[in-house]
Amino acid sequence: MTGFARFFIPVLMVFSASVATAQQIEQPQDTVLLTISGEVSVTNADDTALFDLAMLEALDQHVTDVETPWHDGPQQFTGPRIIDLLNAVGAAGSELRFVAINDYAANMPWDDIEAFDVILATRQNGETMSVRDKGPLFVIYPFNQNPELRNEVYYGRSVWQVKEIQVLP
Ligand SMILES: Nc1nc2c(c(=O)[nH]1)N[C@H]1C(S)=C(S)[C@@H](COP(=O)(O)O)O[C@H]1N2
Ligand SMILES: [Mo]
Repeated sequence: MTGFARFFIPVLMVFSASVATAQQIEQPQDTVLLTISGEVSVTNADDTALFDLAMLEALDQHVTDVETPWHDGPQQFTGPRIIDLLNAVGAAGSELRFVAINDYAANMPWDDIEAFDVILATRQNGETMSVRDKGPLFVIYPFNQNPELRNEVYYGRSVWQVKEIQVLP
């Protein structure tokens, strides 16, 4: 080996190892609230990424005050931006399918999560949401900041009781 190779090969090995391990997610320690499936590269159970509440709350949290058709008066919702959540699992797709506990499902173009601060809310007014209160996870668009979203298209994508996000190619 030349001196050049003796120096560079180990450097390249260290570099590629750190890239390979750059993104990881831990194992859920508590009840699994969310499964992310489909076009994801960072997984913790077969080909899917499972999240409990603590894992969702370990992501950067976004707080939004919003009036919706489903609540009386303004509500404060907290949760990760869906774009941050999907980046954490190395998702790459053009469309998302949100599946609810009641088997309602709706598709959302990837563009929505880049254009708007759409969150997967884990809390309403600081409290976790029961299934009865449309929890535990609720897709919340920033209806107050972006009043043009107040129509059936975005209401239909506002899935509550979310249990799965499928990342479609
Ligand atoms: N989990 C779940 N989320 C859902 C729905 C549903 O049936 N289940 N309906 C969707 C549709 S199509 C719309 S228009 C609104 C309906 O809200 P509404 O039932 O209060 O009119 O919520 C959306 N989110
Ligand atoms: Mo709807």
